[in-house]
Amino acid sequence: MDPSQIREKIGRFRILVIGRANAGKTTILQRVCNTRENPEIYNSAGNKVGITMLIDDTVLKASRERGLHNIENEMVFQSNPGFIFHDSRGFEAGGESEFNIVKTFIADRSKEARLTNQLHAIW
Ligand SMILES: Nc1nc2c(ncn2[C@@H]2O[C@H](COP(=O)(O)OP(=O)(O)OP(=O)(O)O)[C@@H](O)[C@H]2O)c(=O)[nH]1
Ligand SMILES: [Mg+2]
Repeated sequence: MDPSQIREKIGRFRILVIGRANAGKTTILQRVCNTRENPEIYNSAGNKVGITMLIDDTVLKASRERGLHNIENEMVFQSNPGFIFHDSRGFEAGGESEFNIVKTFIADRSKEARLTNQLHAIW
């Protein structure tokens, strides 16, 4: 199949990024997408995550951390909407449970019937 046809079939290219906390994952994605903007983050229901943190900082600081690092969340740079990034916190934070979250996510996505919902690359 022609690459452009594959691209059309996939819709948006979905990439799982694995790396240690503070390793520079977001920075490298900005470079790849040739932007300095922060990504928009959507939960699996398609709703934007993190907007309310501007309203109540104290309550939402913890949930923001959790929210931003939920592997199911989709990170999208407005300048490059053709790419969806899933951010893993890496395996160092919680040891086995962190590893299992990533493993389960990869396994589940590999069973997705629709090509657009599958992972197309793991970086
Ligand atoms: N010196 C140096 N600093 C970098 C480099 N890449 C990123 N940083 C800095 O490292 C810090 C963390 O970068 P992020 O891109 O936020 O790292 P991250 O992996 O997305 O972090 P989390 O999402 O919190 O896990 C920021 O202050 C960046 O400016 C690099 O190549 N060299
Ligand atoms: Mg990051």
